[in-house]
Amino acid sequence: MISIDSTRLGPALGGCRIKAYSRWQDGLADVLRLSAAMTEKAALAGLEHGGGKAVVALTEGSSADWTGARRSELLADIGDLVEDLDGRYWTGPDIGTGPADMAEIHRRTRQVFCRPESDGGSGDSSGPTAIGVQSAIRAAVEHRWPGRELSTLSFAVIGLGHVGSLVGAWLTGEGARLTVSDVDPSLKTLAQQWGAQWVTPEQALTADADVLVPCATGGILSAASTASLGCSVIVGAANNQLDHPATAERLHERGVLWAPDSVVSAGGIIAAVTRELHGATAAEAEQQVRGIGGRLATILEDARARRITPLAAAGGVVDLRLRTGR
Ligand code: PPY
Repeated sequence: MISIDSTRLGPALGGCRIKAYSRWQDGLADVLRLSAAMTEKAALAGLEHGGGKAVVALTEGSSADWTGARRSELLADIGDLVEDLDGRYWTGPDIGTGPADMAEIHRRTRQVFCRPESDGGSGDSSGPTAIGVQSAIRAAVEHRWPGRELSTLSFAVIGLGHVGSLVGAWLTGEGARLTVSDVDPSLKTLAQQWGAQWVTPEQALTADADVLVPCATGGILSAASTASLGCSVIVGAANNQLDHPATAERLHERGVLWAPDSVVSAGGIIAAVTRELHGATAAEAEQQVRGIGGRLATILEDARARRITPLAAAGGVVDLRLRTGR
């Protein structure tokens, strides 16, 4: 399933997720929600692109069947479908896909980001995404505690996947006090390497840490979980962190500063677009990605001045861009 949510600012972009769902309708709900989030992400990143997403909804328990020749056929079909959309949608990596898959899709269409660098693409987007999260963490901390060093603060990272593990390693290097968690217990060894405290994801959510850094799947912030949070600031890469927009109000009422994930997690698309469409070098792209911190600071300041939530302030930026088309 491919959803093109908006082409108001330019061709839609968003990754291709290959994942098992108990019902294909759940995959449909996912592709619609995720493509709308990409419209916001691209608009907030200042890109001349809209939002889209592709979801291949596998039958539960069948993931192991989609390897080898069958996977290649699937990827060829995805490429053909993208090509049929005449440039209105560009795909890329997401959960369940990576640079090698993008190279296969590229045999059928040019509208694909993040092939391996050896193949002419910009490669794995986790590195740039993590750099964006780092610059957002610095901006959110500076907003809440001006002048404070990261080494004087405590952080709880939920999810040590491609992005979370990079952010955790960086926080360790900064000398911050760290609590980490993942659904995969084998990642406990990472916590030991870092000298970080290892807890369950549920415990991490309520941990007594200054900053919560969600880097796993979405929907972890709800009215219920908000009531038991132990942090003052939330800033992380997970997509669609709020179960419902009203949760932004609950966080605001509790005095928790929440950085909208649509701003924080845009490093991957910024790097891919600037390198692959605008011909920038990796170093130049990294400079663009570091702009996320400044963008987040502007949104947080706007929210503070107007006594609105950061979600509402970010929504204002999206609405203006979509209304004016610029
Ligand atoms: C996202 O940013 O959420 C994505 O969809 C991944 C992505 C990364 C780079 C290019 C296109 C999509």
